[in-house]
Amino acid sequence: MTAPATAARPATLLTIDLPDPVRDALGEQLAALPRPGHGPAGDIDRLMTRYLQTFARMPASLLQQILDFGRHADTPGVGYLRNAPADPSLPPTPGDGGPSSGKATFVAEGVLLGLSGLLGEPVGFATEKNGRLVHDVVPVATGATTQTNQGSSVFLNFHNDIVHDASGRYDLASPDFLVLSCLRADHDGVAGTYYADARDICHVLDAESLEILRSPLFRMNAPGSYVRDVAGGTEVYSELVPMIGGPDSCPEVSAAANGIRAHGAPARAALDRLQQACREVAHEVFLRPGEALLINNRKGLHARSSFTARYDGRDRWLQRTYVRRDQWPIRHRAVPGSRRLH
Ligand SMILES: O=C(O)CCC(=O)C(=O)O
Ligand SMILES: [Fe+2]
Repeated sequence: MTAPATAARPATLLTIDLPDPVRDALGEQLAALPRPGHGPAGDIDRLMTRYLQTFARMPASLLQQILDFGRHADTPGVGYLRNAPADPSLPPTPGDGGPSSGKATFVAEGVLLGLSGLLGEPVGFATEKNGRLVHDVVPVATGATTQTNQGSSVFLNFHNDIVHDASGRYDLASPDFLVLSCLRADHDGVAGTYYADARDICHVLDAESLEILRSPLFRMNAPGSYVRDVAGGTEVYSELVPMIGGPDSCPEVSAAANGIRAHGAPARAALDRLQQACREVAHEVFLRPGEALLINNRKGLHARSSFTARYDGRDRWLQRTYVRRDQWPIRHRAVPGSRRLH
C-alpha cells in the first residue's frame, strides 16, 4: 500500500458548545460567588478552588476536552467555547482600559477564571493592567491606532503576548495561555479575533523563510504597556532570538506586537512572509457575549481586526486572563508578598 503523500495534520481549532443545562447550572453556581479579590470570601486561592469545584461538575467529556487542550503538545492551539453563562445585566463598558465598576454579579469573572483554572493559574504582571488578574480589553481613545489591546482603528498584527524580562528573553515569563471572554461585542459586530497555529504557519512557509525564522536574527520590542508606563516611551529590545523554535511536529512561535527588528534584508522579508502566512491559515472568530477563546500563547499567534469604537459606554468589552501552567520558572520576578504577581 502506498503511503499518502501528506500525513493527516491535526486540527488546530477546538470548538466547544456548552449544552443549555450545563450553561444554566454553571451560571447559577457562579452567580452566588463573590467578586474576585474582594473581602475574605473573595480570596483568590479559595475562589479558584470554588471555581474548580463548579467546573468539575461539567460532563466528563467536555471537561476532558478543556483539560487536554491545556496539558498536551499535540492538541489545538485555540479553543472556541460558546453558550457560556453571562451576567443578567452589565454596567457601561469601562473607559481607559478598566477596571470596571458597578458590576452587580460576577458570572463573567467566574467563567473567565474557572476556564483559566482548568488550564493553569491566572497570574498578573505589574506592568500590565496594574497587575490585575482580570483584564478589561476595551478600546481606549488615546490608544486607538496603537498595536496594543487598546487599539481599534488599526489591524492588530499577529503576535503573542510577551512580557519584558531583565534576562533579555521576553518569551520566558510570558503567559502560556490567554483566555478572552466576551461581555459585549463591538457596535457593528465586525471585530474579529484571529489565531494562526505555528503548525499551520510552518506548513505554508517556504523552506528558506522558515530557516530564517528559526535563526536568532530578531529583536522583540517590549510590550506597549511596558514602553509607555515603565520605559518613558523608549523602545526596549530583547536579545537576538529566533521567531520559531522547537520540533517540526509542535513548534513554538513568538512575535512582539509592538515592533520587531529583523537583522538584515532576508530576515525582514521573512518577517513579512510570516505575517502573510498567518493571514493565510488563521482561524477567524467574532466573539459574542457568552463566548470565550482559549488561546495557547506558545503554539500560535493571534490578531484582531479593526473596528469602530464610539467611547459611549457600549463599546466592545472583553475580559482577559494571563495563565501560567507553572509559576516556578518565573519565581525570580514574583512581587514580594504576592503569590501571583510578577
Ligand atoms: O481584542 C482581541 O480580540 C485580542 C486582543 C489581544 O491581542 C489581547 O488582548 O491580547
Ligand atoms: Fe494579544
